[in-house]
Amino acid sequence: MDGAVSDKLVVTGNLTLGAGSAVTVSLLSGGFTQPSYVIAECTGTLSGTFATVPSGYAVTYTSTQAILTQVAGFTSWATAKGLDGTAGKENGPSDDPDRDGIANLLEYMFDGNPLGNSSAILPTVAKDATNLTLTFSRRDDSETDTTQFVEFGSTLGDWTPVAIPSTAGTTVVTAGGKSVSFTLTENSTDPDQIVVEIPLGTDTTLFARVKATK
Ligand SMILES: [Ca+2]
Ligand SMILES: [Ca+2]
Ligand SMILES: [Ca+2]
Repeated sequence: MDGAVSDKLVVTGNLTLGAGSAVTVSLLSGGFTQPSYVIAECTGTLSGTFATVPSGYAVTYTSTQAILTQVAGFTSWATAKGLDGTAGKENGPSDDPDRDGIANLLEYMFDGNPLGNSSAILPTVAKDATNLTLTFSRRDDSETDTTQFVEFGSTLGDWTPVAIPSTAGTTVVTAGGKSVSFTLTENSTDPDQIVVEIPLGTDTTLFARVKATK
């Protein structure tokens, strides 16, 4: 894909897609800017489907065309935020083109700007006599294409992971001998607000962090 244009397979006659057919997407400097691209077309009848489509993309079919779209998720977020994979606009999950210390995948999850300082999106941390509390926002579309954890530990080398739920309301998960409470406010299609309370228990020191993988 290169802005308004893309490669296209043009067949005179029928086109049958089947086992062994695969879509490979290469984003050139123009990026994936159109809502969809016709990637295969025939003058006869198209039948079958591509056996392999890269994650983050979907192909729909008519009787004569195969049409590529991006599915909602990290890839389309990155494109919409101006990350096209060029120098200074690196678009990988672990890239940090704005060098604010927040990798793109966390910018996505926390609803940051991958091309500007986003320190305000980082979880806030509070500690009282009972709990260590983390508060942060999470985009809805990040729930389905990333795996998200809160990790805690009494040292920096001994983390206990707890999966962040996607159900509104309060969910208590027992892990590492602690009952960790997640309170999720959905905010409709706006990013969720998530409050995580980790009981201190007998720990005098407790560390916590948020982690996302794709
Ligand atoms: Ca960043
Ligand atoms: Ca940023
Ligand atoms: Ca929401």
